[in-house]
Amino acid sequence: MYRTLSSILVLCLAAAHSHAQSESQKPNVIVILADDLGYGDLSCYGAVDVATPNIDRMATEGAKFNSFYVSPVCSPTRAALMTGSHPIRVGIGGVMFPRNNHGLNPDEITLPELLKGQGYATAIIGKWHLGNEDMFLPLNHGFDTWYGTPASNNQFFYPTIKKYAADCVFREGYTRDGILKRETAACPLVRDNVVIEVPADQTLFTQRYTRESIRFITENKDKPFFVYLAHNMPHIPLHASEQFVGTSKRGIYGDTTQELDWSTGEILRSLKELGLDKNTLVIFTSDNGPNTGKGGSAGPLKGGKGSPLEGGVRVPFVARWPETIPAGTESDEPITGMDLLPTLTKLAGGNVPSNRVIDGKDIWPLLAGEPDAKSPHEAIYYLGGRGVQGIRVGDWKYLVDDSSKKEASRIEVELTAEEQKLPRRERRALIKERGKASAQKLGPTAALYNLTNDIGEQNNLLAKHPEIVARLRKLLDEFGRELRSNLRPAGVAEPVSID
Ligand SMILES: [Ca+2]
Repeated sequence: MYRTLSSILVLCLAAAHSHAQSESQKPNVIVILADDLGYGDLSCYGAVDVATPNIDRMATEGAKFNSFYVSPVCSPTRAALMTGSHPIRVGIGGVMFPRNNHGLNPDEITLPELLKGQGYATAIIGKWHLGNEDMFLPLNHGFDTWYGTPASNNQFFYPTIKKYAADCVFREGYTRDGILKRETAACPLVRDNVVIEVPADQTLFTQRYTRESIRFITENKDKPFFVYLAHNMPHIPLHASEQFVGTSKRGIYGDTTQELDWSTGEILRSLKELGLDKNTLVIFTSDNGPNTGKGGSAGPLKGGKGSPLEGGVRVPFVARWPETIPAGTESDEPITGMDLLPTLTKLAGGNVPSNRVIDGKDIWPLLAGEPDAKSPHEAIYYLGGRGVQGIRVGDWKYLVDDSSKKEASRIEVELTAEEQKLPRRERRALIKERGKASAQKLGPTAALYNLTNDIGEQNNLLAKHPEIVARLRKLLDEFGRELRSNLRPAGVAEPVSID
């Protein structure tokens, strides 16, 4: 009986998605997430000093989206991808730091858990950044396997909370005997929660992640799989492998980005060789806007990482699935990182949880290039760590009061590993000083922009259109009230002991 019912469900879903596969041919899914890669960092989005032919090919053979929204910083975007919900709703409004003892709540129902429920093999290869304790890490959130880094590549960790493999490689003066005597240690490489190299050789991140991804794909070629390839690059400190250093016209930033493009090409090539090309959806995107001080570019957009201006939150998004996504599909319709959970779950034959608010929407009609497909979102909301900062409806974007400046002043400023070790007082002073500088760059804050005519947010039309401001403000207030009344807390572990 159960089998019959589920077969009927599968048939219904297949009918709804004329190109969706039968149960035995559920599509494989690969989500490639770059770290801090901006709207102007790929040649298919207009970069002239970075060459990304493989990602460009994904766009010409598949779909390219010009209004894909994420959070302005790392952890919230990753929380949204995993839960299909606004990051603040699930208690991960800001960047996570080594001292934090909260993380993605084990009660959340994540994308890999939903896909696993449909028979998928699931892997995360790369950066997690949703909590430090084992209870918050990927293996407790639906991933069968994990190879990568717990957090950002510039963040330290507390050595006493980790396990070390028998063949762990200790580098740069670190030793097996000495590691537990250190108060902090530099970014490690882990496999399934166990440290296998410390500090990680960052020049090899992209190569190793590529190799691991292809290995996982090859090993699981006969069943549906989900690969979440969350690169560490081009987040600072920037590193490319030897063969890519000096290859771009934009210094090390461009070199690392070109290596990400090479990696994407290798994955596409292996899919073809394994005969999986036509049954695999591959997505390439980024977790937030660029670090413009280190070589990143938001192209025509204003602002960068940490900002609610478009440059902080609008990133490249390309999707390729030969013979299912029509080649050359392009869309300006606003979509979000939260939409992947409902869209991919449905493609896999599953259902999104009905016992909680899922903010993401099914964007399959847009991905599939259906004529006249529209964004399923009435509005796009811009959320900082502390609250709602703005709203976009159609052409119009309204940013509230001075929250973007406040946000900038506490911007998740990228402190180096050395700076993170400074006493709290000195750290705060540093953040304040850098925040002031970035707040000045942001210009006026309470603002109304027509994004269709003014993608660079140059002309503040606040005084000209009070009626539009009032309409957007009302929607934004309603949304804020709903959000506050339907919060799901982050998980909390015992405080980290650094004795
Ligand atoms: Ca990031």
